[in-house]
Amino acid sequence: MTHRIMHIDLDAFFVSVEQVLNPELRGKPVVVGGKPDRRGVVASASYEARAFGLHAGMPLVTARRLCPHAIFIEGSFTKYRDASQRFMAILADFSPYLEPVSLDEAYLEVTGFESIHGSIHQMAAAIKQRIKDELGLPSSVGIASGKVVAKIASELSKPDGLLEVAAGEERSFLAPLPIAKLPGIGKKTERIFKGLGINTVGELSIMPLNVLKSHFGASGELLYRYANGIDDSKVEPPGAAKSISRETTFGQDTRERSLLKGTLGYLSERVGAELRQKDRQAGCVTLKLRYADFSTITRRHTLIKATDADQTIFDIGLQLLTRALSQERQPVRLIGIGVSNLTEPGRQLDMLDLSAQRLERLNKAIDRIRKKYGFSAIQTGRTLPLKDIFPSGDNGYTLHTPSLSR
Ligand code: DCP
Ligand code: CA
Repeated sequence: MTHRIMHIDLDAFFVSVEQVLNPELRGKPVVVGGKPDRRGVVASASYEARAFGLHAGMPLVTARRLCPHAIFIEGSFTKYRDASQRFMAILADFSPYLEPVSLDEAYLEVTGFESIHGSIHQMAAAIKQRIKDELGLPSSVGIASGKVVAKIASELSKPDGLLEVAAGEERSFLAPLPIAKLPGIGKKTERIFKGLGINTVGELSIMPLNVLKSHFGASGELLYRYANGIDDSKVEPPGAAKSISRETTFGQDTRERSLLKGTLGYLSERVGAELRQKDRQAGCVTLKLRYADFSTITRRHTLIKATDADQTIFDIGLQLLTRALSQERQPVRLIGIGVSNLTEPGRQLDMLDLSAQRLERLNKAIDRIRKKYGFSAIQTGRTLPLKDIFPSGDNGYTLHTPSLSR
């Protein structure tokens, strides 16, 4: 029996949901992300819009310049969340070994399921059909012996595609592809490889492991494995969330300390609230900053003792922020705070640590009140600088681009 993993990804997800609800949008260049006179970026572009060069992450003003007749939609997160839940429910009907990766993307462990469906290929076709019939949404599916190749296969097959890489064919499938298709190869790594004369995955795959390790450390070994189609990562069931983060882009790039600090405080509270709601604690805090020129940094700090307290997340975030700002003179475009190294749900109270217990009681009380009366029912001192800047509603401040990351 060969090991089979499926990667399923909805095509132009946000746009496709809008097209289901409003058939007039079908077959047209459509962008979800906001009106083009607003600061912000394309979240999703229809394939008709992509023909003009539009893609996710592109500033809306650029998108309008390249495709003036595109239809720009603000979008609404609740619609996408609902569609996502129904999508995941369909997948769960096919295999209990489901790992959602984002709203519109998941891995399914399907080894041995050919006996039910005739073949894994037929199983994938049946999944695509149900998503189409029940949600009206187009999807693409990749099938392979590992997650990395399955994901690359689904991406290559888009839109409305289905591509299976037979066991043993991983290396030859990957060989002609540009190295940027591999996970973990960003712009910087790509440049380094180009400098070494390495452009395709095939060329990368024959580089000696020790050379890769000397250039890239532990990730060099990972790249070596991926390039050679060696990938034994497992499909991980839900509940095993790895990180929680919140981020926002400012209306205008800023150096304003109180605004940065206030926003960091607000985002820290959001992260802490989700940690406690999931009954988890975090062992690592990560600050993210994007500067005016779009260069982006992350700074992380590992905790001696896992926490779920807003105060601790904020304090560490602030230390990281202070250090980062002392090293960079540019104004800040985006700020984010995240936590990782999460504990399993449930934990033992540290009976000796009274201050930790006090913080815990305080945060629990805040969560209770906010659950009942909305997030803004309690505004802590650390977010007060935001009061005059962002409109606030029951659900907290309306930031310019509320993060979709989880
Ligand atoms: N998204 C976003 N901002 C980004 C990228 C994505 O808000 N920079 C949102 C909108 C997308 C959804 O996440 O619809 C899924 O992201 P994908 O990368 O899967 O992109 P699409 O589903 O839009 O297109 P594709 O057909 O390439 O999967
Ligand atoms: Ca998608």
